[in-house]
Amino acid sequence: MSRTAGRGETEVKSFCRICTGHCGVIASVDENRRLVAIRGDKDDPQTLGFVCSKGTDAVDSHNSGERLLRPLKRMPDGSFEPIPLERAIGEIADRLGDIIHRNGPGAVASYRGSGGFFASATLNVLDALMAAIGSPKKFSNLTIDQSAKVVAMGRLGVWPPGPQPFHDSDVCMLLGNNPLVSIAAAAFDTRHPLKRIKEARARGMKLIVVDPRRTETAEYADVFLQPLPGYDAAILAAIIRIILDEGWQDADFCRQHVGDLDCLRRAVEPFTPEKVAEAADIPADGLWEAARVFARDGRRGIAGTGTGPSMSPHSNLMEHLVGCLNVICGRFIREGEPIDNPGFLMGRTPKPAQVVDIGRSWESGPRSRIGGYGTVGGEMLTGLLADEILQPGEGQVKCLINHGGNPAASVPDHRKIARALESLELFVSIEPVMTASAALSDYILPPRMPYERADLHLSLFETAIYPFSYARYTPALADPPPGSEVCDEWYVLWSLASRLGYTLTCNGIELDRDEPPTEEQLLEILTANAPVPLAQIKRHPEGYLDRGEPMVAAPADPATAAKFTTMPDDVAGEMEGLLGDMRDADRGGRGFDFRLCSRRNRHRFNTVGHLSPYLKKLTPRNPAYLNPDDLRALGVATGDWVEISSDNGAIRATVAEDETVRRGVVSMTHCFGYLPDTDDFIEHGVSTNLLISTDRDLQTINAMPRMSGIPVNIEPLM
Ligand SMILES: Nc1nc2c(c(=O)[nH]1)N[C@H]1C(S)=C(S)[C@@H](COP(=O)(O)OP(=O)(O)OC[C@H]3O[C@@H](n4cnc5c(=O)[nH]c(N)nc54)[C@H](O)[C@@H]3O)O[C@H]1N2
Ligand SMILES: Nc1nc2c(c(=O)[nH]1)N[C@H]1C(S)=C(S)[C@@H](COP(=O)(O)OP(=O)(O)OC[C@H]3O[C@@H](n4cnc5c(=O)[nH]c(N)nc54)[C@H](O)[C@@H]3O)O[C@H]1N2
Ligand code: SF4
Ligand SMILES: [Mo]
Repeated sequence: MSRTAGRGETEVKSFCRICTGHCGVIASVDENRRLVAIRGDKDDPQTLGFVCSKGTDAVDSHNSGERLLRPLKRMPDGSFEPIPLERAIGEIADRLGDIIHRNGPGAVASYRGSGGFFASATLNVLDALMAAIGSPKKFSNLTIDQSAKVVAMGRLGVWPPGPQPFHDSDVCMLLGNNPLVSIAAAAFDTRHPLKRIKEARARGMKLIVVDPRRTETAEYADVFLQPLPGYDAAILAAIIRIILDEGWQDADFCRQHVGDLDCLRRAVEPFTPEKVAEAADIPADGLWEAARVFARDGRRGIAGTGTGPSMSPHSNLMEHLVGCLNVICGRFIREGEPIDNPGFLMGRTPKPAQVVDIGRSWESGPRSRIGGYGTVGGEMLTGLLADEILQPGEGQVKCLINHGGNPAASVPDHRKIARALESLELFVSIEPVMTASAALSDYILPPRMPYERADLHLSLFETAIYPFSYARYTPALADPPPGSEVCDEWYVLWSLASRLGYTLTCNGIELDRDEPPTEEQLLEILTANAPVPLAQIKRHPEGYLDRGEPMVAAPADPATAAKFTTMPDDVAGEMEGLLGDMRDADRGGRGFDFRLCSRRNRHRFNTVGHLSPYLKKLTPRNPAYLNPDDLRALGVATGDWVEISSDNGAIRATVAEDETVRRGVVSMTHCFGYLPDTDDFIEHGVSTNLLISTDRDLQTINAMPRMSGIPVNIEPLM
């Protein structure tokens, strides 16, 4: 909880690493280097003092009685016994070596979850271990999130200088994104989003929001569309159609940089505003209004998406069309314009103002055993993880190294993934608490918690997190509880490699095989491509803001300049599929009355916080939020029990009246609950992943399950 430092306490500037908000905080530690307080740093030039309940709860989570303080090994009877760290690593290495020897490297998979992404010294080490083993089976939460964005880049093309930034835009369109709660959005400024949205509106920026729920963010919208979920691709097609019909596109940009505008024009032709409005159950005028505000009146600013439509049906097509919308309106940084954040830890290369065809990474390289899918963003697809483990045959996954994730609770098809994880020969979790995944692991290695380690900001998404060229370092400022034996996450992975005789290469730099690296060396390696050395970043406890000459978008190189491909054959096929689905819906749907939509909870971060007394008090469970008219039609009221069933399973929950949710939609937060048959809604909420199948409804290319817009029925329970 938040309070200021007392006697004998020291205050240190740091930043929170629970989410990409990366809020600047003042952390207080006592004379024993125990974390005693966290508060938002009002002087933080980026996040301006913002901090949330999860951020301040770090004090409790670091000192919590629920925290695992020494490595645990699962015994034959299913109980856990403490085991010294070196012995645990030795046993894991032996079993890992044996699995590789018997089954080949492809039997070993890794899963990185959110906790792993933020442990910056370790970020490259897990990938290095997998490369050394020679296994392509790297999984993460990214492919059950917004990997549609990676697919869209491969199919459409990219513009290296990037999109126009939020801070000087006059319009912004958000589809299924609620940054005021999630503090996450690619088309937004998430450094204290409430202040940024107010500033933006004060300078006249118009906000368009498309969401089945009138979200906290939608409260600030100038145009708000409240469709049924899963119709975003159709909505975007209709908006593009209006723009092209009215000539509101950036014709010069299209002439220079779009290869097949006529194909796009033809493909959106069937998506008349009237037809789309009817299917999505919104007024056709709203589509016109959105098109006018975005393309006719707006000059700068982009449309962006969040998890909602990225999890609903037609998600890859949806992301492609939002890309097309930005393309036809030319919403990119042009030649000679400054690129406010050209990248920091990821390095900087010249960024020509042209289209680059990066190709379809999934069409070459390794393929999944199940379904023959390629990789997306260099990773295998988490929608297939359970089957990769369960289905026998050559290449079957026998060992999973889970770094900072909770796949047993976060991966769709809850029963199937739990069954799969349980069946593994070796399941290792580097994890600080007894999560559902930890409970299924053979070894649990609890790490240092964030304020006990040095870190840099999350390099992978740095240009989306920070609008300006900026880097942030924090030292370790607290010690783990006395008497504990927690691990350095990178050390575990390095030590496994070393015992198996592998040399690790991180960011192009080879690590010594006999002598472990230090945390400091690993952070140096992470900054190898940065414009300034780590030492210089460290001299700025509030973060290092690069005030040098900004990089500008370079002239195009005629030798490499490509054109955007708005309607490749597979996308055209998906447009047909969408039309077919809309026709089916016209014929009365498929026997399900409601669509279940994802939403984030302010006081949880996915599964993080479920063991915190403070956060549990703020949000004990995940009710099924419904519109008051739907509650009445169902004959239930807030607090009543219902059964929600899909074609994959059923859950029991209590309902809560919520007039921000549109009719026909039930809005629920994911990642509550525990393991399938221990679900107790009152105790810890229920997992919506029970309703989601990974046997069907997977998107092509990224095997994204249908995680929002799930057709369900709701039955009152007496
Ligand atoms: N139905 C449904 N399912 C969903 C979603 C949805 O909307 N609906 N959302 C999806 C999305 S977007 C995501 S990103 C995934 C999330 O999927 P995961 O990443 O698998 O789940 P998290 O709960 O974020 O897992 C983070 C874990 O890291 C641990 N941790 C915390 N700090 C540390 C640390 O310092 N070191 C280490 N090693 N571990 C740490 C936490 O205790 C926790 O167990 O869930 C997905 N699942
Ligand atoms: N407090 C908190 N913050 C978080 C997280 C958390 O669990 N809690 N999780 C973090 C993670 S892992 C991620 S990926 C980000 C995600 O960040 P966001 O993408 O902003 O996630 P949400 O806040 O769930 O917003 C998704 C919105 O999509 C809407 N929606 C659902 N289905 C559809 C649809 O078919 N179409 C449209 N247009 N909208 C739809 C929902 O009503 C919801 O308002 O948040 C991160 N931040
Ligand atoms: S929004 Fe909350 S959880 Fe995210 S970085 Fe800020 S304080 Fe941490
Ligand atoms: Mo996510």
